[in-house]
Amino acid sequence: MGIVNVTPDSFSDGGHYDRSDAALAHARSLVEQGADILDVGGESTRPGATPVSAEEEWRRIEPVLRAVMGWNVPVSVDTRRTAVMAQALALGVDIINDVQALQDEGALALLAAQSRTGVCLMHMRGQPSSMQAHTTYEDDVVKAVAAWLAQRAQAVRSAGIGAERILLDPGIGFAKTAEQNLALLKRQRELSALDYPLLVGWSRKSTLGLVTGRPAAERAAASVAAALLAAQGGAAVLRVHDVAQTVDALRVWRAVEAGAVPST
Ligand code: HH2
Repeated sequence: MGIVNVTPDSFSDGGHYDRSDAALAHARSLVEQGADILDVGGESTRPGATPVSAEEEWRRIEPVLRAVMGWNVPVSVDTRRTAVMAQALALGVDIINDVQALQDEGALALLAAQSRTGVCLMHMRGQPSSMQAHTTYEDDVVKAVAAWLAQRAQAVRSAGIGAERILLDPGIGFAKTAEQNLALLKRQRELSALDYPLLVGWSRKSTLGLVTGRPAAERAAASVAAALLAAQGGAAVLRVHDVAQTVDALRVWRAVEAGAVPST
């Protein structure tokens, strides 16, 4: 899943693609590099980010969505607002990727009224502006995140959304310390055991900065390492900025598993 941030303030690529022509050129390049899904977002959810209105979020992403919907590539929309989801669904997007797991008012009912759109339910506590104040977990973090995701998936199914439409995401960097993020990768199998496909986003995140001492723009190698470990831990979807490098790493892993060079 290639990340298309149409934002002036995303933590690693903010301001690079906040014009729709730049975002579209970037999205095209991600597809050429091998992205199977494009994840388009119009609001930064980095720790401490200032929220934007639904109108502003939609103004940013609408032209990009309208264009990429014609490319025959699955499109996901990264939003936590029901109003934005409704407009994106009207365009026929394939996945709603919600860092708040459909907890905005009306979001669950809106998605339940659809029959096929996928939903990604991510674990977070509080709001992006306050989430780093919520990193104390009673039980250990992996058990707490697993329990929360299982319960949320159940609630979403009870509202009428079929299991085959659900992806779960531990929410790396959302209300978690670096050590907690690392534990979620080391023990990711406990999350894949929940029996839903897992989406995982380690790309350029601050834990990788703490581990390597590098700023966001220089975290591609660290991100690829984390993505490969996540894939080996059972992740089905990797949300990444550096698509070409991640695809190469996955090709090497697959070739090793197959014991053969893929035919071209
Ligand atoms: N991380 C970010 C945004 N959306 N969605 C899911 N499902 N999982 C994630 O881990 C995730 C996400 C934050 O990363 P990014 O888009 O690079 O930055 P920003 O929020 O600053 O735009």
